[in-house]
Amino acid sequence: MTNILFDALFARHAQNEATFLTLDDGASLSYAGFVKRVAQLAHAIVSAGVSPGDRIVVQAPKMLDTIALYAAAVQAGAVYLPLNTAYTQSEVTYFIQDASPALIVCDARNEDDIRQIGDTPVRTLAPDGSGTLSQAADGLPDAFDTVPRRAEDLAALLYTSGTTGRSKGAMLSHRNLLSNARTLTELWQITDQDRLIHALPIFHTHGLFVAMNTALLAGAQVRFMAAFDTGAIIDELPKSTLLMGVPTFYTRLLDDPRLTKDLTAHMRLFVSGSAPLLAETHAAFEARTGQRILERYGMTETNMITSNPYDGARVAGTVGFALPGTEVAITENGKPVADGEIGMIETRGDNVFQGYWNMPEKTAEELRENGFFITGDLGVKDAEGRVSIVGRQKDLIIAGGYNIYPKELEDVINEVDGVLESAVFGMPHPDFGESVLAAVVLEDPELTPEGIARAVEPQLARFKRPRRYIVLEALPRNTMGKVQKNVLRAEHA
Ligand code: MLC
Ligand code: AMP
Repeated sequence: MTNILFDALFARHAQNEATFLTLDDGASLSYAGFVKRVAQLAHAIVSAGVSPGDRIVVQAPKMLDTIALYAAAVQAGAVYLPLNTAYTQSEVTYFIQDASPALIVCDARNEDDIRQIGDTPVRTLAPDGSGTLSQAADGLPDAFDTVPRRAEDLAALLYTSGTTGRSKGAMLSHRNLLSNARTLTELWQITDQDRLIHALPIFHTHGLFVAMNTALLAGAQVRFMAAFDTGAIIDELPKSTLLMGVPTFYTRLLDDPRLTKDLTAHMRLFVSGSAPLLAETHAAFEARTGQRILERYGMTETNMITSNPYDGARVAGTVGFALPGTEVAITENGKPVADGEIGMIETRGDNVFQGYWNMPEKTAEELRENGFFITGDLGVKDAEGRVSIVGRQKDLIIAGGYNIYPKELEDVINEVDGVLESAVFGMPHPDFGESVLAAVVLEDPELTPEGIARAVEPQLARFKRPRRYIVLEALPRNTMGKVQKNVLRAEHA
């Protein structure tokens, strides 16, 4: 038995002296150097008590040791569980209780808060290298016997919020990750001649798997940015070939007059995903740079599902064709509809996850016995097989590529003293695509929007918090008693 993911992404670079990462301070590291650092970290997590199959929760800054820790977890046969750095202590508590990790690695600045959550061992990372995990790894051997894993064993557990308000851990196997990385690398023709501008967070599918796994598989260079910054990207474009981003990246670049055809002349490919790219953004980007953004579609549970072609028409407002090896069906009540008709997007293939951690009933609701996963997205397929997403059946807001589930926010707001009920909905937003609003009905007329905002703060990461509260006498409901969010959206547009 081998460890297919580790071998394909990391082990084969053990002698590769080419540059892998270049960091914000200009420092760079070769692939071979990276593989050595990974081994040191693998020793460090094993010394901290991690055994094969154990979960490692990681809520850490975007830095070299954080991405090396992902690789170290794979090498040690553990399950990597990254968390959004914006999550509050209250949000992190849920993930830790649900996943029962053997180790938590957090930002050194949050160590006290994280230690309060329970008695799981905690190690830290800090950008200056002073974190306890980095320090422990520094003196350890730079070779590690890779732990064998089966292709269906878990490599990662990524939580996605749910329509029920409770986040679900999507179980991703070695095969899930490797097959998708191979498909995308080939389709997008990524090679060791590429230089990727990496400005996405590394706690989600997009930044961690779509961007990093393909670069690793190809042996590409990665300009690894700790955070998104328009100016920094502008500076890197002339030296790079590849950018992967959410639509907000592209609208922000377009807002900068320095974005020109000359600036992007060296670039080979711009990829967008995680949220709908407006056709007007696609057109404006082409008009300004001559480059046609390639839009693709995926989810945490399924990795990438469709992509516009590399060669051939990249059509604005569509997400392209099912990836090789991945099936896409458009269904109504589980039965395929005719081409051109709207239905539920379902997908099957090696890309599709193994189910939700500890939630067999949720898994059964969304993953059919025949292997098709029900995405919750509504789409239409034309006669050639080109897919367009036309809406979502799930009540979901996507802001700047982050998913925000209204139910989770409503549960928190409804708990605030003096609130009778609430309805959370999304409104178009020029920067984030959508932004969050909350309509509230009060029990206590003295309660103010500021008071509600203060009360929900400890429970919700900043990016999820409603930007505005609207106090109503009653929520609009249909005859079935269901809150009409379309009415709220129309009235508050
Ligand atoms: C930041 N803020 C957001 C936000 N990002 N609010 C709503 N939505 C967002 N996405 C808020 C902060 O809380 C803060 O609020 C204020 O905006 C400024 O924060 P910032 O940190 O300075 O923002 P910035 O760095 O500019 O971040 C914007 C961004 C970032 C677009 C670069 O959101 C981002 O990296 N998004 C990518 C998300 C992603 O990787 N998604 C992939 C999911 S995987 P305050 O209150 O402090 O003012 C997936 C599957 C697939 O979906 O198909 O890929
Ligand atoms: P997540 O659960 O964070 O993985 O987000 C997955 C969801 O993001 C999908 O179910 C879609 O609703 C949305 N999404 C991803 N890519 C696109 C895209 N290119 N266009 C529209 N929506 C997208």
